Amino acid sequence: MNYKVPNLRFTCNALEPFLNEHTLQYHYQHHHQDYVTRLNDLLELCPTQIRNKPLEDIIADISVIPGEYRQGIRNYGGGHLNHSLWWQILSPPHTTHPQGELLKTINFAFGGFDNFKAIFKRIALERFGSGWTWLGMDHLGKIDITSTPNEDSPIMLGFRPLLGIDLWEHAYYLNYQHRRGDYINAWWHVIDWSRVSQLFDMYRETILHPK
Ligand code: MN3
Repeated sequence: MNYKVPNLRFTCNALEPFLNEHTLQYHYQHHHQDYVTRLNDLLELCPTQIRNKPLEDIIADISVIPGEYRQGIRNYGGGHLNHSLWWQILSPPHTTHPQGELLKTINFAFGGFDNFKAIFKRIALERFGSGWTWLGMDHLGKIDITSTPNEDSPIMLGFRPLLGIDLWEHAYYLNYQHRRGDYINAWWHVIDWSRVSQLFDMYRETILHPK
């Protein structure tokens, strides 16, 4: 399997003023591309039966990878999965919050949407160094907020990610310098809640009606 950076559904200046063009260009064209190139190079070195497995399965059980390539595939494979979701859940500002079942579920789990945002932000600010903060769904269909270091995927913790914020400095430093809190506040404006809801419905469906 030869992985590729997915197409962007918007131009790099489409999230202005919340995320500037420069930040998006470097993030998409260089950081994500670099993860994909390195992932493909490492997978080339692995046995065919590993290469043919879906990347999600490899990352969920990274112990299948030969020791010498394991950390690299964890980093670059996780990076590719995380960023592939990242580009999907961003969009030019058009909605400020989810609707329907997802909103009800968030309200129930966190005591309201504003409360959810406050808890999510606190956990994102507490992530020391590089990593991500996620809204994810566990194998019972329960949603929760989790955080992972570096490019570790929430899949490694048994969570399917619905939404995640990239907390590496490359995601915000050109735009916000050290002000991670300002970046988080701005990021809420460019979330594609309809896409997040689709993921929520899709994962819930696989739990309620497993094949
Ligand atoms: Mn990144």
